[in-house]
Amino acid sequence: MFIVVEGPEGAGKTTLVRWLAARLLAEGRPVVTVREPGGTPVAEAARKIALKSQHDLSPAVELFLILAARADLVARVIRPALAGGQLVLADRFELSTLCYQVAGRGLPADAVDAALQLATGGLVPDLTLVLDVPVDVGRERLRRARKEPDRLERLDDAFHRRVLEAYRRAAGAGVVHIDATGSKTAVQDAAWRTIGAAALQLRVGGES
Ligand code: Z5A
Repeated sequence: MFIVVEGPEGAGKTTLVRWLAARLLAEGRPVVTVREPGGTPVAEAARKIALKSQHDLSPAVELFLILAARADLVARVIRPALAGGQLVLADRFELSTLCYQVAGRGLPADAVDAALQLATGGLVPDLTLVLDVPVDVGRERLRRARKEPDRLERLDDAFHRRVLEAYRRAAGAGVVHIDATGSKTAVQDAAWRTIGAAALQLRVGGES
């Protein structure tokens, strides 16, 4: 099973991914956890440029750095883990690119779709949990956590509203929206219930 946690900045993705990994491990179901962009030496190098470069990067350069990272992560970590029967839990994946680089940056959706296909070979998550928080709530959480803002986090509220609206429009097989304005426990409970239901559906689907 391939599970992705998505959402705008400060939504609580990393907090949830860590909790889910610990809970799954406690239940005897170890997981491979990845965060995007990153997770291999090549992907971490691309991440550093994409998120920290002091140079002006065009939206296309940003896209190709992120997709270079994803192509390496998918080939070296995610596909081998799934092929070995392991559960993979990712902090961001393809939906981030559609929300940040297409809705946020304004790159054309059809060209990005084609590039995504090339980067991932068409790998699609079984379940995508989209954590929803308003822009100001997410920003306030990061401010309180004293996180050093990256190139994208420094962009204005209008950019982040476009990203959030794109997340809110996300739909399709395996996409589940979770209100992430509540307590960490409330978000964890909702995510756990959703994963349980999705796992059951996959099992039933696999047997029929
Ligand atoms: N990016 C892209 O543009 N295109 C792509 O395709 C991909 C990525 C894959 C990655 O940044 C950047 O890459 C990202 C988009 C871009 N930049 N932006 N924006 P990152 O890896 O450094 O971080 P992030 O993914 O953006 O995560 P984040 O915004 O730093 O936060 P988060 O993971 O969603 O939240 P958190 O770290 O779990 O929690 C933040 C704080 O809130 C922390 O103090 C928690 O204790 C607290 N928290 C968490 N949950 C709650 C609840 N429920 N209540 C109260 N407080 C909470």
